[in-house]
Amino acid sequence: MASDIRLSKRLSYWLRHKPDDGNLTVDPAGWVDVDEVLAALERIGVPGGRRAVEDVVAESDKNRFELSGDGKLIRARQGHTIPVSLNWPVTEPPEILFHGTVERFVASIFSQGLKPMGRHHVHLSSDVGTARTVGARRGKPIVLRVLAGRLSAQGQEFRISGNGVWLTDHVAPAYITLD
Ligand code: HQG
Repeated sequence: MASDIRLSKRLSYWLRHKPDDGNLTVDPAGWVDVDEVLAALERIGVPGGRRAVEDVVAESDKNRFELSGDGKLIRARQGHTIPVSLNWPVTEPPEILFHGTVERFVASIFSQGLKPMGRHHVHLSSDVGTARTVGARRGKPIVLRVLAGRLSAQGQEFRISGNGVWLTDHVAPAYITLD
């Protein structure tokens, strides 16, 4: 595995799911001291230091991470399972959003709706291609269409993360169709 992918996966793991594993302290908005991250990386022998971390933040294919303005703090932009409140702005969604999944989850999704599962939100995208890629992580992708405009008109909140992922709490079955 290329070292940048290894580093990106390690950062995702620590910043979203298991900060304790790296001895990291996460503030309520998900920020972690970059120096703590560098010390943790050194402990497990991941090379490259600050420069490698800055490169991953700049080059991560989905802009998963961000640095604070002064470069002292880092956080993942979404996808956490630890309790953080990122406060992305509530935003009017487009009429249709997409969700990528796989066949084995479809029956359950059409009976229970889309649920956040381990994460804080259901993740949706504004384009089919992204949804297909998300689904393809688990097998042959199935793309679902979500009637986001109608849900929003009924008062359900949608937020958009800094890297363009649409987030919402739940999507009831009546608002989901196969693409
Ligand atoms: C499914 C990655 C059964 C859902 C991606 C999904 C994304 C249900 C899985 C981001 C269900 C949860 C998030 C229900 C939902 N019954 N299965 N009622 N409701 N599911 O990984 O959306 O690379 O937590 O379809 O690219 O796959 O990490 O969510 O298959 O943007 O930055 O339960 O993670 O981004 O899986 O992926 P996940 P996701 P990063």
